[in-house]
Amino acid sequence: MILPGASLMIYEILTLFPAMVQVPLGESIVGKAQQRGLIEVRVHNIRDYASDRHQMTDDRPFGGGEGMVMKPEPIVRAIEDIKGQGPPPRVILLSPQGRLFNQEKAWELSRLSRVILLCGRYEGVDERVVSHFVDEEISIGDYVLTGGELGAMVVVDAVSRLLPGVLGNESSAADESFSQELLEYPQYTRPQDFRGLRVPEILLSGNHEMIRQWRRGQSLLRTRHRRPDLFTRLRLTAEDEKLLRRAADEESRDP
Ligand code: 9D3
Repeated sequence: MILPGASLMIYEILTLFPAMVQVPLGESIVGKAQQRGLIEVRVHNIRDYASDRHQMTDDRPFGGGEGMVMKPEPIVRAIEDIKGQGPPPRVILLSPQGRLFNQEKAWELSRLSRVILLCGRYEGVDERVVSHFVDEEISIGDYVLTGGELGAMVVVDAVSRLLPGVLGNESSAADESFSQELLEYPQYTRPQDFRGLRVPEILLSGNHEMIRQWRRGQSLLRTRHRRPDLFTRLRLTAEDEKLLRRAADEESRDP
């Protein structure tokens, strides 16, 4: 079958720990996408671009202070080498100083043909690399990691699933912008009775309109509880108000 709009996305991952990203990105949906030639993940060891005898990639910070800083030479040699191997890539540094990664950024990156994902380690990267050889910095959240590798994997995962042909037929890009504003309703599968825990009766009723209403109510209730930031941005219809009240009442009766 023909895959309409299929276009190869190339990720060039620059890291001091190639094995940390190589194996996970070879698994599951992203691994399949590689096998099927929809994406290419090329992992480069920064140490291979260190030219001195000890292959040094880090050094002490000028001005003093804790920890080590990644030296500019190996990183810039790597970037320049990779740039010569294909279309002009966007150079992205994974860093706690970056803009927060979100779904909108994932969509933006999905429209590119090649990205370099530079994974920092230690206390960070020499600022001359950041200011002159990096296009943008991305953080994946407000918590402290030991390096950028997990961030690079998060980006590859989130971007790849948006590319045409990567996911199964049914789930496509279309429902994506919508699903970001509301949390999903709870899901159940067999058995109907698991250790005395029953599936909500409504889901067994076969009444699709009632089921739709119940799910909508659950989504609204969950979003209000867990993501008040998303909830305040919602424009609720009169029906939404009704379904939310119904879900909240139901919960207060049997929690
Ligand atoms: C002295 C302060 N440093 C240690 C607490 C700052 C620091 C340096 C390097 C904190 C973390 C890191 C390594 N983190 C990343 O490279 C990273 C990251 C992150 O820590 N959180 C969220 N997203 C990202 S993307 C890359």
